[in-house]
Amino acid sequence: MNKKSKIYVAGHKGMIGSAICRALEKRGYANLITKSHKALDLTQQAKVERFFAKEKPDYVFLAAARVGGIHANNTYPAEFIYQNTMIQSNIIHSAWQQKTKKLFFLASSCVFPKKTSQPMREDSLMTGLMEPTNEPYGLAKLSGINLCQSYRRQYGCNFISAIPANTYGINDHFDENGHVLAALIGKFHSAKTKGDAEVSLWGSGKPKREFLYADDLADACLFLMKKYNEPEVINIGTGRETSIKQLAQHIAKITDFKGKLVFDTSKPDGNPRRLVDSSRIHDLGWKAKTTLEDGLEKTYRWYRETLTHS
Ligand code: GFB
Repeated sequence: MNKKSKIYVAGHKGMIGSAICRALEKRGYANLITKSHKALDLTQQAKVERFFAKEKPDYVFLAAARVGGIHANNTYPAEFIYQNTMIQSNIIHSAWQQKTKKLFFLASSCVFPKKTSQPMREDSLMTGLMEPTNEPYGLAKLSGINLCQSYRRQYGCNFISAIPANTYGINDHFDENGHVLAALIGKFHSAKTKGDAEVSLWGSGKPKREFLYADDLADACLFLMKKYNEPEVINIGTGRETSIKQLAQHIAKITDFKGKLVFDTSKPDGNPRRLVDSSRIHDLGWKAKTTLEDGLEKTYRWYRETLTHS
């Protein structure tokens, strides 16, 4: 990939896609192609094929996906499996048809079995059942990994894929459909503003997650696009776990919320732990730079300035 390569970032308005665009622009890649959801519905095969036939991108970052937290996954399972399967199938197939030099597919850490040893190694995929709340999304993402491997095996395409830890950052969804970190920023900020006495958190607060800042993930994506050419999926994480309770306490602090935290155990916990084993990417020479504290500060500042204007 050089500074003049034609690079298509699918999902450029989302949290991860926008971080990839920022990282590319910062490093002087000037020939980026993006298309809004309105201009190109990626679930529509004929439209995606026409777009690829016209643009013929050299490189593709596939960060477009229907995403959300545990509530969204549980409420819209059909949309999660259908839309994600369609988006990735259309893009991967079109990239093969138009001889894209390299494609990078972003999977998700919910592809791993619910009961597996931690940290989760890439070779533990498909050794057990997934967590039911995210199975439709997880199955779609697992098939995306396999699509990349199958197009490589049958047609020799250099299509790679990676599994990021729970990612957070700007351009995430900060409402009840969001991933936990963004959803909690939204909840705590609103409780503080309204002067509420308590904030209700879902589940027991005991599950642990590994939070990866979106701009660190984007940095890893560029690194792998340049260096990694293997069929095996590769994990991207920080190696640091935080419980949902610790996360909530931290967000209460940065939002200056002094009320009570109440855990609603009628709501699902999801996976008890989800720590990816990042030894392979570490061995290649990449490490995450942003601490959770710094990433949270940056995300909250962006949220206040951009979404609440406060
Ligand atoms: O990010 P999240 O929604 O999903 O985090 P996953 C869920 C954890 O945070 C659960 C607790 O233990 C929830 O019970 N939690 C507490 C909350 N309060 C809240 C809240 O207000 N909102 C949310 N969302 N959670 C996601 C998948 O799983 O992981 C995605 O749903 C994706 O599809 C991502 O794969 C990596 O971390 O469990």
